[in-house]
Amino acid sequence: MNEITDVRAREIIDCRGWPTVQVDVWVDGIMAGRADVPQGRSTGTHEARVLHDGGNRYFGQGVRQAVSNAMGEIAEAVLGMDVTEQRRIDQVMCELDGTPNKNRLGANAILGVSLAVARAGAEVCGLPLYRYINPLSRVLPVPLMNCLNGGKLTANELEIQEFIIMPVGAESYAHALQITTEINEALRELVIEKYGILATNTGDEGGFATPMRGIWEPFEFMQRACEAAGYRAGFGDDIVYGMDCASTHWFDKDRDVYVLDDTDYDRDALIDLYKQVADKYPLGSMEDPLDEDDIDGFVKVTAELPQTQIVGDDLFVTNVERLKLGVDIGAANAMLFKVNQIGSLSEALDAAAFAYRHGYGVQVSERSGETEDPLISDLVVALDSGQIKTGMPVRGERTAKHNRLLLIEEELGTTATYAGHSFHRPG
Ligand code: 2PG
Ligand code: MG
Repeated sequence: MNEITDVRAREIIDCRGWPTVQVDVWVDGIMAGRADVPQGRSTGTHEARVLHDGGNRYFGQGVRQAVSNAMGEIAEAVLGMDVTEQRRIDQVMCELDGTPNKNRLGANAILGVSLAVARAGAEVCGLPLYRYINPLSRVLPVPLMNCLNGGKLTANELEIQEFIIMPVGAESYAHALQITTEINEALRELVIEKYGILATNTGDEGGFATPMRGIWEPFEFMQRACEAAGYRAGFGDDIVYGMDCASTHWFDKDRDVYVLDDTDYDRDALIDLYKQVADKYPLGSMEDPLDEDDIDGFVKVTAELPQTQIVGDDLFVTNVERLKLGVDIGAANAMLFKVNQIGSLSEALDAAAFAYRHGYGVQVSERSGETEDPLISDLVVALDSGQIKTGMPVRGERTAKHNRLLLIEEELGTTATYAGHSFHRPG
């Protein structure tokens, strides 16, 4: 029958100790699927609304209202539906909410149910989630390993949020993890040598939160760490680099300048700086190089850095309507994929399909506020997307994703293909 017979939800905590939503979906009287909702800190303005309670409890961040929406109004609407009808269920929830941004019921309430429904659907079909979503899935992603953390995800003065190592030359996901962990250990030594042991504390996504400044020093450190660990950085070699600039968060809107390391850059000067970096280092991927509303600037930076994948995160917010605007004019050439930015699994999958149809890459991403739920690992394989950003494996909520990918790689056996150098559009 596969009938949804119960929806239960509760307030749990994420890796920062902030409340978030967990949902269980029961099918034919049995608990069949559970999912946790991730949440961001350096969020884009155009994301769907995360419903928080306000007031004093948990400094306003409680999610009891979202929990009660999931168990109340939403549950009532989906009870009795066939759990494998993901698309219909997501549609019913969106219509019930009735607002474009999930303002009324909360994206956290709707997404929790949507993801738990997917898990329950996989369970009743006796399939792992990735195979339930895509029976032909086989591509293991390149992990974008955040090794130096800044921005809103640490307390240091580095404006750029993430400096990233991408082990494109690995033979498998397991090998990719080995390479990055070796490089990260070499980096640790270099950081200690210059800044002392305290500088090896990590940010929200596991990268070292050092007192480095600007853009050049982090690249020098990554380069030296690769060399020390015995790996070569270069297109066609072991490693390419990445960044999430998250530049919306250091763009001074009033003065129309980006303030990086106490220096003002207008848009063109900043693009020039990125070009200098890309001339010196193999820059494989760059996310949110410009402000979330500067779509014309994205066109320019995409054209001027032809070897670098340009990813829209705050720019697109996993929203097909925003992605359409970009695709029409050639702004960026990849979309960051975060399910909670849009608030239902079907809408996020639609955005990915739209991106693929237009030759854009899709980079599946963690949020900075994660739990130990590894759901995005199944999603990245289901999408054959070839790339995942899920932090350094030095914190439990990040290792959960890496370890799940190791298991999927083992399950896929000889059919598994590591995306490697073709991470942008694996075949
Ligand atoms: C980002 C993310 C995750 P947050 O900007 O890409 O890396 O941060 O989840 O805080 O938005
Ligand atoms: Mg980002």
